[in-house]
This record gives sequence, structure tokens and C-alpha cells, in this order.
Amino acid sequence: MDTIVALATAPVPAGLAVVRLSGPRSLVIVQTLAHVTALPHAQMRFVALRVGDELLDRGYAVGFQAPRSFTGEDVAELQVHGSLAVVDRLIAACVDLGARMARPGEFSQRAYENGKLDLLQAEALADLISARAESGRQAALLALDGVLSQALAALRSPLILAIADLEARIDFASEPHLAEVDRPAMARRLTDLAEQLRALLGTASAGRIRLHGARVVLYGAPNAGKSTLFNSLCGADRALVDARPGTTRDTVEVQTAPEGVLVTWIDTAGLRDAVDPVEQAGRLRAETEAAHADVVIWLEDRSRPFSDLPPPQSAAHVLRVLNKTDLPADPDWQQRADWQDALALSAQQNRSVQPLRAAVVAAVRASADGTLGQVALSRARHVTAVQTAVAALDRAQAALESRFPLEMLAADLRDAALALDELTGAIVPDDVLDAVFSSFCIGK
Ligand SMILES: Nc1nc2c(ncn2[C@@H]2O[C@H](COP(=O)(O)OP(=O)(O)OP(=O)(O)O)[C@@H](O)[C@H]2O)c(=O)[nH]1
Ligand SMILES: [Mg+2]
Repeated sequence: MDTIVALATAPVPAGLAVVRLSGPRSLVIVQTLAHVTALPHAQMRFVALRVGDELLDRGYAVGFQAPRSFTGEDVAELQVHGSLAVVDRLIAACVDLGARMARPGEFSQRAYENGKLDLLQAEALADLISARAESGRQAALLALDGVLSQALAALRSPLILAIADLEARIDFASEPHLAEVDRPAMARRLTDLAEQLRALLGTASAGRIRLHGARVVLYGAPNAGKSTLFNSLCGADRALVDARPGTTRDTVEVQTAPEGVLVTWIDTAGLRDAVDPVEQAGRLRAETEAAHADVVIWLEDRSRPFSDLPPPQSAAHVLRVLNKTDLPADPDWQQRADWQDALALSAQQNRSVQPLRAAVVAAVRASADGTLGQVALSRARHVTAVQTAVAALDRAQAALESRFPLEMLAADLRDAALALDELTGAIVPDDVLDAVFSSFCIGK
């Protein structure tokens, strides 16, 4: 096994930098640089790091003996001044002493291979490192603690029992004392399992929102003031504003974290029947964004009659908002029963924008709440695996009803168990592993 080395902190000038090594030569390499004969387990030592007579830097060295380390191998860490020149020189010295540069995610991959983390926990670690708001931190930390892994283990064990039961009957088909399978009882077990897995699938959008934030889309007719409101909501002068309708064509995105809730605000083109092909393309983008949104802010100009825009085609939570309250209201709005509860504000004067922001945060919090206990799926990989398991259980159910041979039933149940095993990483094809770990950064 190679010994790998990488900068574990960000490659920018900083107070401190941490260089990490993992593998059989880690401790020897650091002892050589530090001119010490031993690194007691998990104890920091202040050392001078030298190559021959040349001083590279002074700092702290710490060693962890296998298997009591992050990767399960011998690990050494050097805490030095956060200078890129120091770090480059130090890593070069480690390479001269027999280490090689680590690939992205290689430390985590070794931790996974040595059973320190399952695949879900390795992903959670990556999510924790990239978490940009409180909601993501909490979700990632729970998954790192293994809540999702435990929930899956609880679903997997009745499945394994059912498979074992079927296999025993298949093996001893000629033994009369082994009664026929209790088909109604088996059917109940399978229905129950499939229901639990479907409930887990239902957590995927909450999981995504907690980690990656909610998509909040501004929707409305040209000139309603979407871009003005967008700039005000995200506190940045990002989108162009103009008195002429049809200003915005491309979608514009900004991410912020009001009250610790991660939100991607998306400004879109005003919706009208346009002849201009660019504006038409912009309209298509706006409609697509609204369709995939978690929250839609439907904005109308209260100083003019209703635009007659149809409601957004979206399953999202829709917040109706009337803009330009600094101008006299058009009497048309008195007849619009479904707009009586709309929030009224002036984007331009930044008046009553905060209640809208609070309403968005509340809507996002509600959507992020759709977890089972604290368990939520968070990646497309998770959703695909659970869908595969559910489909296999549905096939098994059908095989049971049609009184197909037990072998077929057992094969379907094994497919379901395999899908769950791929999810936790108990059994994983190499390409899945590569896809998971290559998305990590170097030094993780
Ligand atoms: N009086 C007043 N004018 C506003 C308000 N909000 C926006 N406006 C003005 O309305 C015009 C259109 O604003 P935009 O923000 O560009 O409108 P939009 O909905 O993004 O327009 P498109 O990009 O063309 O779809 C500009 O002249 C703004 O200054 C408001 O609260 N009060
Ligand atoms: Mg605009």
C-alpha cells in the first residue's frame, strides 16, 4: 500500500496549514523530517522540520497508529505555518522520502475500504465539508453519525430473514415437515417493507433542500419588478433593472442563507407572448425554473390591472406578492378574491421585503422538515438505489400473488437487498465508488 500525502486545509495563505500522510511510511517520514525517534499516539509534539541541515519550518507533528486513525492506516499530520511555499516544500520532502501525492478523496476512500466509514458516511463527510448553512451542517452531521445507515440496516434485516426462510424451503423442498410458505404473511411483510422504502423516497426533496438549499423562483409578467425584488431579497445589485419591459432574459442565480436556511434565489424573464426569439427562449427558461422550484414568488404590479398570467405550472409552494405599493393601487385588485391575502410591498423602496423573506424561510423550513425522524436521502444515487429496491419488492409481491416458484421470489428479494447494500456501500461496483470519491477535494 502506498503512503499518500496532501494538504488537508485550503490552498490559500492562512495562519496554519495541515499536511496529512496516510499509509505504512507516514510515521517514519515525519520522524525523519522532525528528527525524532517516535511519535506517541495522538500526541502533539512541537518539532523543527529539516531536510539535512535546512530548516523547512517549525510546527506540530502528531501520529496515529493503525487502526486507530481516520483512514485505519498509520497517519501523521503536520501543522505548520499556512504558507504555500512552506507547504510545497514540505510535501516535496515527503515525496522524496517515499510518499506520493494523494488523489481527490483518497483519504476518505481508504477510511471506507478499512471499514472506518460506510459509503453513506463518506458522502456525509463530503457534505459536511461543503456545508454552507446551518441546515446542511446538521443534516450532514446526522448522516455522518450513521442515522441513515442504521435506518437502512433496520430495513435490510427483515429482508435477509425472508430470503433465508425462502432458501431453506427451496433447499429442502422434498422434506414434508417444512410447511408451504405462509403466503399472506409473506405478502404483509413485503408490503410493509415497500411502504417504508417509499416513505424514505419521500424524504429526498427535504434532504436535498437541507444540504443544497431551496430553489426560490421569481415569476411574473414583464415589468412587475421581479429583478428589483430579486436584488432586494438577496441583498446584492445583481440583476439589471429597467423601465422597459423584457429586460431580463437569462435566469440569474444568487445563493444566500437567511436565518441559516440555504436559499438559491432565481430571477427570470417576464412572461408574455413575445416575437423576439431570445425573449421566447427566456420565457421557456423561466417556466422550466418555476416547474423545478421549491418556492415560487408570483409577483404582480399592484399599480396596474392584473396581467392575466396563468398560475405557475409547478408543485412548489406559491407565494403571491403585489409590488409597487408606493404607487396608487389599481381598482382591478379589489375584485381578485385569490389575491386578497397576497403580501404587498415596494421592492424599489425596500418596504415590507423582510416579511416576504421570512415567509420564504418558513416555507423552506416546512419543506425541509419532510424527514423520517432525522433520516433523509440526499443524493440522486440514494434515490436510484431505493427505487431499485422498491421495484424489486413490487416484482416479488407479484410473484407471490401469481404463485410463481419460490426461486423467482427469492431472486427478487435478493435484488432488493443488493440495492440496499449498494446504498450503504457493503457491495459496490468500482465505477460507483470512483464517482463518489472523485467528487471529493484533494486532502479529504
Ligand atoms: N414605483 C415603483 N417602481 C418599481 C418598483 N419595483 C420596480 N419598479 C420599477 O419597475 C420597472 C421594472 O422593474 P424590473 O425589476 O426591471 O422588472 P422585471 O419584472 O424584472 O421586468 P422584466 O425583466 O422586464 O421582466 C423599473 O423601472 C423599476 O424601477 C416599486 O416597488 N415601485
Ligand atoms: Mg427583470
